[in-house]
Amino acid sequence: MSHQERGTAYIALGSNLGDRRETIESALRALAGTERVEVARVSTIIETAPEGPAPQGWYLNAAAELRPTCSPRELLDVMLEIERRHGRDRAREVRFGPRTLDLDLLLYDQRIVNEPGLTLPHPRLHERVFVLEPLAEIAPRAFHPVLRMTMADIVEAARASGRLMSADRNFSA
Ligand code: PH2
Ligand code: MG
Ligand code: MG
Repeated sequence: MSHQERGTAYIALGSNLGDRRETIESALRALAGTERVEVARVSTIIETAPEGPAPQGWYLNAAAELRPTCSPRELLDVMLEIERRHGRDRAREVRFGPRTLDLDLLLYDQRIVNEPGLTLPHPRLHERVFVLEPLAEIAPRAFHPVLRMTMADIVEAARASGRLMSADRNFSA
């Protein structure tokens, strides 16, 4: 990608340890402060029941639209570094267990990538209410290049089949 060209990427943010709200806001500030990344849009922050191994506390979740000038892999590296700076220690944690900060790359333009450590679109994007609901809020027309559906259609289909309940509560108010 040439250095002037900006992609459009969507990420999910999650936290269920420590000062969750401050962590998510601090992560967004860190992304916005990164030279090759613009934060274009941020969803409502919602509080959601934990999915995964119990016991763990409730999460705050949000989604953001980024306009990066770097590759998906470079963006992922920026995200992993921000996770580390917010106390994330992947060597010591349980899969799907509690974490101070989780940043997941969901979509990057219409790219389909299957590489070690980087799958696009994110493989669990369409089955997680805590990802789908904030994402559909900021990007209802964003297109999933594998399912070939918009985010609004994915949310609607999941709701109609009873798989998707509404998020537990809005934490931004
Ligand atoms: N993240 C997980 C595991 N479980 N549950 C909720 N509600 N929100 C999350 O962000 C989340 C989760 C692992 O990344
Ligand atoms: Mg995650
Ligand atoms: Mg993650």
